[in-house]
Amino acid sequence: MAQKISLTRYLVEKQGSAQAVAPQLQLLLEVVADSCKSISSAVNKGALGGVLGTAGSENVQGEVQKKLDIISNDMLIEANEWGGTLAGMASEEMDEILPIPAQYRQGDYLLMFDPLDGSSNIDVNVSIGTIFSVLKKSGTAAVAESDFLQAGAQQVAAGYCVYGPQTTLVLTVGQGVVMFTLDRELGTFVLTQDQVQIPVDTKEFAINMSNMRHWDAPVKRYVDECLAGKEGPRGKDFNMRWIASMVADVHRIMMRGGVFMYPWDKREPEKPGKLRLMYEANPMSWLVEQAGGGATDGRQRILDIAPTKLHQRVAVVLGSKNEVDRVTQYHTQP
Ligand code: AHM
Ligand code: MG
Repeated sequence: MAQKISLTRYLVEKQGSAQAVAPQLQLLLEVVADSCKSISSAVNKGALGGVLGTAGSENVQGEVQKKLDIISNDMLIEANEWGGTLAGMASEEMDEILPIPAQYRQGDYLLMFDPLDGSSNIDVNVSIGTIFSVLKKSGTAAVAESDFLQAGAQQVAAGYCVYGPQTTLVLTVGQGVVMFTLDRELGTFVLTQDQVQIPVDTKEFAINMSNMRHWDAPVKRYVDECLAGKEGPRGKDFNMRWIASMVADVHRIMMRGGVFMYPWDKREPEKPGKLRLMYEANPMSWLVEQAGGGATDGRQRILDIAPTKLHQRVAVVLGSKNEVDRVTQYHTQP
């Protein structure tokens, strides 16, 4: 029987190769993976663990926080603050950055996360996940928000963990995308797919169609053409999926291709989009690019956007390369 390769072994075996992952980064990724195991276990307990329902508070975006949003946020902080690898953390669920408390050893890395993405799906037992992004801090000054405001292209690691029928951790350190499935009996993430590749073409799109009347013309044109099917300009029938958990929608695209869009729309015209750049769009965009896909805000590559705010929002078009190029072209050369 083929040997099981754990996340630890996978990272250790890279040591000594040209693709070596810095030991501090390796430790950090293992601790994040451990946090995901704890979150997975809390998610699995559901009503039996008293983790469902709202927490009675709001985050910086004015969104109602669910109990599991807070529990997952706390789990990530508690696991990562003492490891000696980080200078600070930032999260969708915290207004400000969290510098590593002075009593712990300080490191050079910065960790950002959406602790539980797809919050509206928690109570209805639909797949949800954790998204994370790792950057490196330069200089020795005390960590500040400005240290986090780096373009996505500067990320040194990114990943997500999807809590669905299986718990799957998907990771990149800039050498392609790898997937690990949680073996609950062993308590270990086991390598289940190396060098994930997203097909460049697809017949499947993901968008919240209920917002159609609020979209901009290029997005409307793209979706109209998909809906026209075989008889339309695309000459093929398209399928649609929308899980309302970015993690689950992106995971499907990783597995079989597709295009995911959360575009700007007229409901809140002053905001560039719904999703957050730093801890949702950037890590997902890097993963998708590392798997051969594309990721833009409709006009430019997401990873090139210079952030100005921690909780900055962005429009997102990502997935199969040829479809993302087409949607981007509809915006830039209408
Ligand atoms: P969250 O981080 O508060 O869960 O919000 C992000 C989620 C994404 O996972 C998903 O793609 C989107 O919001 C769904 O939004 P909508 O309910 O408007 O379809
Ligand atoms: Mg989210």
